[in-house]
Amino acid sequence: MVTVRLHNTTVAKPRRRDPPVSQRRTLPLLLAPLLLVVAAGATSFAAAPAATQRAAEARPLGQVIPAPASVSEGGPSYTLTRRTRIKVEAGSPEARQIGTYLADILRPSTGYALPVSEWNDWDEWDGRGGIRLRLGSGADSLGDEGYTLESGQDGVTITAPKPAGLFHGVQTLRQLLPAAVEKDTVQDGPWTVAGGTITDAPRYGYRGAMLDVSRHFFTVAQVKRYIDQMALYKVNKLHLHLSDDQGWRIAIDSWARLATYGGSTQVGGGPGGYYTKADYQEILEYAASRHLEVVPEIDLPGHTNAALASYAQLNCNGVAPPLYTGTNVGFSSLCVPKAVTYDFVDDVVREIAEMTPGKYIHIGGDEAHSTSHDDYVAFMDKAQSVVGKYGKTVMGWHQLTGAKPVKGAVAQYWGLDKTPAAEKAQVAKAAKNGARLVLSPADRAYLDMKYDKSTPLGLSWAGYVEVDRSYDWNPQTYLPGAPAESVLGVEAPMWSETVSTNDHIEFMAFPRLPGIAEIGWSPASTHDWSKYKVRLAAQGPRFSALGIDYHRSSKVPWPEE
Ligand code: TNX
Repeated sequence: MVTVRLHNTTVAKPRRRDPPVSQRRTLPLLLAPLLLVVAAGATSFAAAPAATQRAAEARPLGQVIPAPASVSEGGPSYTLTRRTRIKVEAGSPEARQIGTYLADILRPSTGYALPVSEWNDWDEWDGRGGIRLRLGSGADSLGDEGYTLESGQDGVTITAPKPAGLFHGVQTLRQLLPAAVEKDTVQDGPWTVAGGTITDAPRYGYRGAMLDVSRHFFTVAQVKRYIDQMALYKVNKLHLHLSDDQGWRIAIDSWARLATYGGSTQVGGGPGGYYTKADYQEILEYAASRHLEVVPEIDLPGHTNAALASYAQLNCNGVAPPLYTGTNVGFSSLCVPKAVTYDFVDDVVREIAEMTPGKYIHIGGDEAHSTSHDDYVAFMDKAQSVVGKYGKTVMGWHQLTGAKPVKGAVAQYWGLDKTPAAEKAQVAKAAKNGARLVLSPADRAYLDMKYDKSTPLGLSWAGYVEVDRSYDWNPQTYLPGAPAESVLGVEAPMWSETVSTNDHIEFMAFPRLPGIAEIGWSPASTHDWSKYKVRLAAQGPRFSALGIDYHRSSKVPWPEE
């Protein structure tokens, strides 16, 4: 579990002092017999057909996560050789960057040189075979992120209207190659891609994952590693929860103590940390190179103890509380009547908006239990207008719909199946009035929920969320009464009260994150747990090759490794 894929040389290899979470034995003795039964179940699955796929056999074109929109299999396959070259659309630095990214993935395991060069006369292809990354050429209907992938004797051609589509097509190509292609030492081939054509485009434009870097701080290298894992499943938004009671994680020049003091600890009392502006820039650039947009969140007006501790004047009583390293929620609030509160909000939003190229700024708004309703509404009005003033789109947790969401605001729904109908109706009503929705139902999409009661990490306030449960829901029909077109997509949040290393992130995200990614990308017609679990099982060796410490849920017929 220590192998780290380096798609970019700046990614540091995290040190693991602890054994992987999947091998931890922290369970009460009473659970041991239960575990034995689960383990026996898992072994009996080992003989499933997915496990016995011979290396020489090309995997079916449809065996990809997220499931492609359309697959037409047939014709001769293509096998990479030491003569294979990667040709990219001439004159496009982005296409070249994607070609280089692909070569960086394929070179260590194949041992081939895979030179990347530009090509502009695709009709005059020299017939020596290779991988072609083409922009434009009649594929415009595929939108900003769609692509086609054609594989035949002479090579593999990915064509897309936009670079993001090429990048997603490259993820598909990766998954069509044997899992060993992900390793960072030379492996045996053959490196064969089945013949046929994939035509693919996403169901939703917003396919996110959130990382709570406040409860526990994660370094730039740790965030990059997660970004690479997200990109493999075509996730295109990274929501960073940058502030909470336990830590303020982003440098703000005009309020420097937010980070230097407010970021100096975390849950459990560890040293915390924060991103300098240069660090944040590095995350933004890395995310952009993986065609992900960063959605920064400053949680307001609750979840603000770290800010209140840093500046006494932000408190109604003028007294700064101590830093907080526990896991309670709902006890802090900015001082709504004070003018300085809005200087603070303005400065923070301005500095973040200046740095962030993406269109959203998330202002939280959840669990403001220490703010009266009237104050909450008054505060959210002002905070939303500041976001608008700096040219960004407001995003907030769905409690924002209990205030007055501005036109075009995005509400992130984090209720449960059993959330009272009145609360769901409030969100649906806001959607009818023009708010847009990102769905993160906590009992489906929260990656920090335990899989079952034996999971050594995670919380369970929303229930246990097994892999099938996290996959088996439909964003289109999830919130009764919300217009279909109000749903921008889905997001899988990872709160970090119990999560503090990459190993922890990976154990909780895998294998649930690929399922949420598929719900966001694939047409509803492909949705079928019994088929999905077979495709997911085939990802097991790929997770391992990438050094991802995944949870071998007994719901999935994993091959033996
Ligand atoms: C609820 S979801 C929270 C977070 C916690 C999380 C733990 C939401 C908007 N607020 O403050 O970290 O539960 O699962």
